[in-house]
Amino acid sequence: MSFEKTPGWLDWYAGPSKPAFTPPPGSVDAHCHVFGPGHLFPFAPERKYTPCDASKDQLFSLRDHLGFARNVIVQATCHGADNRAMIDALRHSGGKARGVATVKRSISDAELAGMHAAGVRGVRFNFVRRLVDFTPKDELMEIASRIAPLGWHVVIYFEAVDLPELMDFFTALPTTVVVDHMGRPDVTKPVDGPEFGLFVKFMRDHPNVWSKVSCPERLSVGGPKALDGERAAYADVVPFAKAIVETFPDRVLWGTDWPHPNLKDHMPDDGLLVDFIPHIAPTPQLQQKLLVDNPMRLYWPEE
Ligand code: 0GY
Repeated sequence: MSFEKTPGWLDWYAGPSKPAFTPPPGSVDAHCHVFGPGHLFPFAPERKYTPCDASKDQLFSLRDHLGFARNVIVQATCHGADNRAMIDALRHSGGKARGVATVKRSISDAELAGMHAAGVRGVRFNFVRRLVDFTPKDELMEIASRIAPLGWHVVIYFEAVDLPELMDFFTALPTTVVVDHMGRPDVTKPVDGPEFGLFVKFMRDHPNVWSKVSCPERLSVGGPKALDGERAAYADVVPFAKAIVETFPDRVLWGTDWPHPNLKDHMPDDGLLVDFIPHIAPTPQLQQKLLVDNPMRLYWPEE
């Protein structure tokens, strides 16, 4: 089957630079996706966008180029609840990838066990309306209670303005809860203002809540232009991500978000994204936790 990309679609950046920052040995890219390829793994009929292809082999070669050891592959909404492309990538990773799936209430225990054997360790609940039609909360809660005994966690994706309304649901989840992209703060608002303050309080009051300090390219208003003459791109996102890393050093993860779905104005150089890391995790100790210790505890606890 061949697919036509959404008009204006930006393809991932071929030939990313070599980062100046060297990630510590064993570093994990804890948020990335595979798309198709569409002729092998067709995109879902209910998808809200049609991307370019982004295969497992292309992902693994980016991993090696950037100096990372492992990936956590998050099911992308363009594949709906058909997890075959993601699971195929896990199975061909030689144990170097774990997955986060999208599942429906109708999934059987045998299917969940099969996913676990392939390396899935979480499910993703998405509350971003441009990406999905919402699943009722009682259905999501039922899924959460089914995956909890497997030791899996729930990944949540939402926009900052929606946190107050979603808070009761999030705080009732029975598992570790991992927030995508710091709950998408509006970085034109103050880092110590009420909106981001609510997110910090959410993490402070609930020790089961973790955050990915990812996606500066998606959150930034200033964009990739370096402000200090170095490679400090996306400078307006630094105070937000650094605050979360320094306040909750044992509950943060980092990921590239390759192949960067739905970006409208530019496609990031993934090497530049890696060079964002020392700006938000300035010490070797923080880098070790963010890139190795935390993701290993969550995704490879047996190692
Ligand atoms: C991300 C962000 C986005 C898309 C998805 O699964 C997805 O389609 O997560 C987005 O458009 O903000 O984390 O990849």
